[in-house]
Amino acid sequence: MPQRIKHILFLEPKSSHLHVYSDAYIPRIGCLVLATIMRNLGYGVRVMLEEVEDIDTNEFGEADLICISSLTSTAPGSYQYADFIRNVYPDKTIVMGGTHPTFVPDEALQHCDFVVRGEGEEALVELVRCLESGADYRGIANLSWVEDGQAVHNPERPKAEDLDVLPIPDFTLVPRGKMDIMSIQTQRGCPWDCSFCTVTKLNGHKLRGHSVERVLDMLEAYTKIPDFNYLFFADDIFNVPVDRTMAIMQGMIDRRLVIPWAAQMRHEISKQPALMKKMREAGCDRVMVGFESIDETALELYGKKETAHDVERAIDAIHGHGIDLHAMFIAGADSDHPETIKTQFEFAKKKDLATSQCMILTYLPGSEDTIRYDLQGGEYLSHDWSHYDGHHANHPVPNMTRYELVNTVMEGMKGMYAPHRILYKLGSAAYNALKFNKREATRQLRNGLLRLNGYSILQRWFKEHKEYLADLRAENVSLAPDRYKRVLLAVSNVDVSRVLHTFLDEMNIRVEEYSEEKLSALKDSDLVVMAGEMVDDVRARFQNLHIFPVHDKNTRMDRTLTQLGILFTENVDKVREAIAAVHFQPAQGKTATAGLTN
Ligand code: B12
Ligand code: SF4
Repeated sequence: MPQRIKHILFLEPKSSHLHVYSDAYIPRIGCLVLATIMRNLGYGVRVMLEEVEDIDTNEFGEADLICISSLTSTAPGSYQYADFIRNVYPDKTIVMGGTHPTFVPDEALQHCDFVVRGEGEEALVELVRCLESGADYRGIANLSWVEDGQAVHNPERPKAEDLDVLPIPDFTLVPRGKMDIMSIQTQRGCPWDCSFCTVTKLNGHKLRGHSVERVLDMLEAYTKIPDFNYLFFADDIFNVPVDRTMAIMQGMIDRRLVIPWAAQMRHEISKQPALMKKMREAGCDRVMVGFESIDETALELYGKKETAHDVERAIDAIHGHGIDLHAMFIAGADSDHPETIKTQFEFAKKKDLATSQCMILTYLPGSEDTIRYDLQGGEYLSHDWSHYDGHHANHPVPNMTRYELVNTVMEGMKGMYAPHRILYKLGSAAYNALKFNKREATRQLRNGLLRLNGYSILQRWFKEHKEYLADLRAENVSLAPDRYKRVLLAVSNVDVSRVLHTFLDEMNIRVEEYSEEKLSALKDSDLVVMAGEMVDDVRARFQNLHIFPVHDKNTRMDRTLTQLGILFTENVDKVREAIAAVHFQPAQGKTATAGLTN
């Protein structure tokens, strides 16, 4: 049946938890492009960005079609709005799109009528036309819907090759509020394939860009809008292909479109000094680089195709060109343990990075990591999508408890934004002002204020997450009834047994080798630490034993040791010290760990 569609509302809900960018008001381009297209086709449009304005739900009533854009961390909010609309305005059609609905369309369809997977420009126009005319929408590529109780997913259409057919996003459609940063996307896709990232799954490997002329036209249109004073290139990797980026820089200079801007790049920028020089001339004052780690094993696991040396070289080169750096790191790789994370923070401090972030590795729907983990039947400890924001731990990591991971990361972030590091930048600003070095004074002042903002967000984060951290801590404590007095060790692997002995010695726990007689005479205060493969057999013969199964054979065993340690004490630091003693025994020491490290 034909539907009347005159007015379309685009809604981008915000994340319900504080995150590192909570005070940086940068819109995603998706809703804006789609709204511009629909407006140009004659529809009334309204773009609501919850990050910058309180959502007035009465406005939902004025729209004929409601389009909701969702990331994973904003999915619960998106679903809440969709459910509200379904209840209060059951006649409204709701369409969802964006990264999260693209990868879990069945879930999203429980809250809306249609999901547009992947790029939305063509599919949305086709859908609106079908809805208006009453024509059959079932041929629209990228579309998902529910039919006879079953989700139907049409195949994906080829990705748009020529982005120049898209209109210039009309930034006047964005509610301004506190927003003073414009974002511009010049190309889609990424030639790399990092294991945690969803970009290539959404946009493909091939770089598909606007022509240079078109980028410059967009910039010209943007710079005419009053009161926007900063530009963010929302490309995933702006420094490739280098000739194209260089041409954009030259065009910005020639056409006098030089305003301050930032962009995301990869470490290869260190090998592009001419580009960096031009970037400075064209207004670049900050680059954001996803280094992810300085640990070679973690970099390998992330499929990052870079080394720790590349990271250091890129930082030095960027700083050498007078450009500030927002460095992005991740913690929680299978090889990570608290020491590697702390080392990463120390490195970031030593390099005096203007700002940096460390996110907790999160298995986002669609990423290579998630596909692999799901195939392996990996365990999730939370499916609350609002926790999928890089500040929460949602799956177990091998070498740490969840509490240790989150706490080490967030305390490390606190260290990065510590008051003395803020004062250092502000002092440097004052010093340069006294020397009449206006540019440097402004730069240091901005960095000082950014750090101050980081400090403020972290204070608020810890306040907001008091209960969350307490719950994570309780996960450890609930396992620690403080009742075991003796351990019976039943592990035949010599190396594993040695590690366990050393660890339990360091923890001052009485250990005895297992025997059948001892098993039958066990007390409630005895714990059996036993090789995993023996557990079923022993349990069948002796019920009510307190058994701690050990599955490790050739790993560092940090997580197993942590879990074991916290059965005896809730003092995680003490456990960590005992683990360190195990791993850092001198070669001639009382135990050897050869073959047990990664
Ligand atoms: C700019 C950006 C930011 C900005 C602004 C984000 C914001 N306002 O939400 C900043 C820097 C603040 C940021 C922060 C974060 N980001 Co971010 N960000 C981006 C980036 C680089 C560009 C976004 C963009 O403008 N894309 C261009 C537009 C055209 O694409 P699009 O939004 O996907 O829209 C298209 C389709 O998806 C679809 N579509 C979208 N919505 C809708 C709605 C309807 C109804 C329809 C029909 C179609 C449709 O049509 C659009 C046109 O084709 C993307 C990567 C990327 N390439 O998209 C990551 C990305 C979105 N970010 C990501 C993440 C994880 C985050 C963080 C959680 C963590 C972090 N990286 O620090 C935070 C928290 C954000 C939050 N809001 O809570 C992930 C999201 C993954 C996921 N499943 O959630 C992405 C995909 C990057 C990645 N590495 O995987 N981010
Ligand atoms: S993390 Fe960056 S380099 Fe790696 S695949 Fe994603 S966008 Fe590309």
